[in-house]
Amino acid sequence: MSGLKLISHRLCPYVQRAVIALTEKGVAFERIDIDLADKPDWFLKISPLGKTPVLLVGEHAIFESAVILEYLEETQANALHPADPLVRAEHRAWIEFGSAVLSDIAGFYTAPDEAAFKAKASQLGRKFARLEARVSAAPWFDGEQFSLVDAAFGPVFRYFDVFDAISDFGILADKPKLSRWRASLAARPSVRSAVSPDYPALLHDFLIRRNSFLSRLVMRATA
Ligand SMILES: N[C@@H](CCC(=O)N[C@@H](CS)C(=O)NCC(=O)O)C(=O)O
Repeated sequence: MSGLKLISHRLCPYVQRAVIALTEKGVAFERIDIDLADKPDWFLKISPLGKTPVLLVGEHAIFESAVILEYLEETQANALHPADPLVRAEHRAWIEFGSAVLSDIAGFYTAPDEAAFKAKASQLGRKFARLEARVSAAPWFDGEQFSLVDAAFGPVFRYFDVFDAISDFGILADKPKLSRWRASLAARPSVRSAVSPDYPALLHDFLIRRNSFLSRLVMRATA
């Protein structure tokens, strides 16, 4: 055991990035899931922003998923970043882009009314169109080598497995490379095992509890 502990939440996409990277690197770690609706005092003491993930390395608490990924890359074998500094910089930028997509996804499932919901869906569609223009999807983001960009987008596409069961929002329509990449990611063992088997049911309940426009669509779809 590496002694690494990952403070996690069962639905958190940022946690999943770290879990996927640790799994790809073959690093054993202890996952400690907490309830973000009732944050334990010990967590608030070590997490400056009160957010998951936090990677505990001995007494040191590393927060921010992108920083955790970089720390793992610098300290663990089986590189997931490309060797070329320019390509590496580009990959870091696309991981940042992945965070912007996650923020839009949060806006999509919390939008209070139809107008805000549609605006977020369009914003997401535009971001995915940019991604479609860059991704190689053969089978990974940049070709043959699974990278940290793949670790960042596995959790993004996982949301759409649940969204697609509610309705066809058209956000990923007409993006053949993204479809191919999404399928590759969905089959990757590290991506699959980053969440528990009850993830779809947990996300479903989480979406209903947002009291949003999407919550109402979810309830209608399951009535
Ligand atoms: N920028 C952060 C985002 C982490 C984040 O937003 N985590 C969410 C769960 S997915 C969280 O802990 N939210 C709790 C809160 O904001 O109170 C990262 O990349 O680690």
